[in-house]
Amino acid sequence: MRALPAAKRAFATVLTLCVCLLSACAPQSDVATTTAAEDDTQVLLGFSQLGSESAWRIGNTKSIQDAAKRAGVQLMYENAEQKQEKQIKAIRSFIAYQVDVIAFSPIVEDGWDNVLEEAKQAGIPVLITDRRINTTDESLIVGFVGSDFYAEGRRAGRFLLEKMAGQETVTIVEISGTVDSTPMRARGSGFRDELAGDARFTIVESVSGDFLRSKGKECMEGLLSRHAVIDVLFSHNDSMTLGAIEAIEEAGLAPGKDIVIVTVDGEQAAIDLLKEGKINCVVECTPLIGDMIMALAKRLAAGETIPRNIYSDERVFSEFDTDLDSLPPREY
Ligand code: GZL
Repeated sequence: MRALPAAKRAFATVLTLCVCLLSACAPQSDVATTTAAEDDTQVLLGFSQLGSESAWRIGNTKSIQDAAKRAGVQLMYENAEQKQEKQIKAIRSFIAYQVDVIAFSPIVEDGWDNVLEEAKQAGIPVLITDRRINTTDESLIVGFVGSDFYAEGRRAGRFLLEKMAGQETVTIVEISGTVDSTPMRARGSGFRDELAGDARFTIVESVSGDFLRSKGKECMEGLLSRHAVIDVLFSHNDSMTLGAIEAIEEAGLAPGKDIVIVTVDGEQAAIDLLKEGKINCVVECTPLIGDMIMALAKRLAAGETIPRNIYSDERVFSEFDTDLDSLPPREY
């Protein structure tokens, strides 16, 4: 495990002792924190989160923070608020602090090689979580844990093939995620590949809602104004779908009936609307990967190698299911 340089650890100890002496009546929790800070067997994980744009992301962050506590991993957490440059800055700060492991969810796929080369030179393993990167040097990362977005796109298409059986022509509009992000690229291509063999399906327009509810509503308002006939909405995440449903209802149409809706994530609000008949299919994309991340971080800090790709186990929820009322709470 990577220890802090002796000088830095000595400084931390002296500082901690001073704090203890100055706050002799400190509540138990401060003393507990001090003890933890001195425990140099703890894995120190630097995690750069891309933002808090959706219920999925908020659930992902909670999963990571709760899992770190359960695992006894010391977590340095930074929220980049949807800005790649802030993620790069956070990764550089983790390198300077000489964490044992770096993990991050890259907001977009391109532009990471320089900072990851710096981590590699510093001997710090980098684990990619949730989304992926494009790189010319695969040695810059040690592995990926998250979802197979291409498979999610295919599952969305597969539902439509069943749902729209017998309909002569099917006009689709798509509200996609953050441009150049892995889920946007892969969900879109999986969806298209699944429908490619059936000429009845036409995607008449695709617009990006950046995974945001507000933009999902704006996108749907525009799509409704430009297309007299829309049979299906394929939305890359539930937050945008919730916004789109507002627009559909404000236009006097019935979501789930006048317009078939296929969405991705599986947040509680979407499952509730599925039960109400306002959404027809929810393709699961679980954010609850915190425990997997912590287990992998511990193995990396111990010098182990890990599998290159570890995928979450996910399902599809749809109007064809009979178990919707017995589903446990979604946790996001
Ligand atoms: C998918 C994740 C996406 C979710 C969105 O793993 O990256 O980002 O589908 C989130 O809800 O904003």
